[in-house]
Amino acid sequence: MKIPQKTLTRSLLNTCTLFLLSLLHVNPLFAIPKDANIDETKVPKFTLPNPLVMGDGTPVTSSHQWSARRRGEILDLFREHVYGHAPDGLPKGLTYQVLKTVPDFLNGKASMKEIRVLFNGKKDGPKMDILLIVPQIKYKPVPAFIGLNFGGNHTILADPRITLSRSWMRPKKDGLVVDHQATEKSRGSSSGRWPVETIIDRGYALATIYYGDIDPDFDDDFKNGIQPLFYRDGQTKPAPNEWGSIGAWSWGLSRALDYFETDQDIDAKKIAVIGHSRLGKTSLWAGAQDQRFAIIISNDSGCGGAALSRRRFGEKVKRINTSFPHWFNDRFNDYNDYENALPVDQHELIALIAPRPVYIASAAEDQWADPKGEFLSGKYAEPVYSLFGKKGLESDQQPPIDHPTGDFIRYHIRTGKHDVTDFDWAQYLDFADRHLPKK
Ligand code: GTR
Repeated sequence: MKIPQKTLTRSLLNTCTLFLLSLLHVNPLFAIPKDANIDETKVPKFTLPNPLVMGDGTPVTSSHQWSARRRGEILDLFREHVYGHAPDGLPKGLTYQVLKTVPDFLNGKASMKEIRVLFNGKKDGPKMDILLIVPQIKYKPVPAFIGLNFGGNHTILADPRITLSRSWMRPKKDGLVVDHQATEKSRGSSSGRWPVETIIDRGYALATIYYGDIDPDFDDDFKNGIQPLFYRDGQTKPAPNEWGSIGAWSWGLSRALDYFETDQDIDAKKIAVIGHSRLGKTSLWAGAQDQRFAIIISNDSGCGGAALSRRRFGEKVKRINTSFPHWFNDRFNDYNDYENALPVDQHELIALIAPRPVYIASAAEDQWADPKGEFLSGKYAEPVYSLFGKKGLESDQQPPIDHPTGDFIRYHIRTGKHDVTDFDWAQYLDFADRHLPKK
């Protein structure tokens, strides 16, 4: 891939920003910028948009009205003002190729497959690789979890048979990434976030994709990734109301779901989509748009994810748009420091998932992501779930640490920092068992 000088400079600046921001990961409490508010008494008063009143003022009183009209209105507002519109249809020539099959994986407990998606059918065009691990059990098709990963499919498990990603990577310490390329050393480096064997033992398949395959996570004005495949004649970047990277990443998840619909091992009606942090924002947006996802899981998604923007707690709209100008659409910048002018807030993103089960998880040391704001999004989405006769959080107060609460909207705040832990997964697996009963 040839990268122009301007892009390299931008990328360098972004790299520095990303490095500084990665410090936030390590210890958000110490690294939260001084101008960010993490004091609950300083949260401004605000009024949230009402999901149950249509644009023309008509109240929404039935699930039919919601599904037929109101849902579409809100979805369109999110597209127009926050994540951007994704193009209709698929790029010409999109093809799926099975790259590798390993029948005897995880000591015979599972099989493994790698599926390459050539977005325009060309080997040298943009492509993503799906890693799919399926339990060796009699009763197929099986339900599955799918989640994008940060470092390449080979980082979720240290098995040399998983193809080492050759895609562009953000910088990482300890020799895991050198010159934006993953190294052998990075195999299994994020296995702590992916309890593969436990997931398989519980009877679920697991699929993952490196998010940078779909759109590399740096601001290059959308020259790489999948966006250019859709440019109209003369177009050089997405229009201000068109998709950014989160839109692209979530689009990639839907393309994986298209594939599952053709794979006999997988029950495509029982797919849980999971994501952490920026990828939690992505799983929510994927689930909001694509109603084929049966369960949506947001792990510490924060600003632009589950957290209410109007609370201006921790990371704010202006800050996220400045640090990551490529994540949302350009119009979202209009709301930098003007969150009250947003025609939506993030409780309506949760509402778009109704009546499907949604899990929102926070971490106690992750004030940057505004745990309370994440809880409240679930809370204020409840009236929409009620239209369908579904119970939500079943609690008006944010629960104590490590005490999950709720039915179709479930929430926990766990001990510890911004991360995905075994505690988180234990809850997600139980949640899936309850809502996706197996044969
Ligand atoms: C942080 C960003 C958050 C969150 C996180 C991540 O730097 O401020 O919104 O998305 O990155 O994705 O790891």
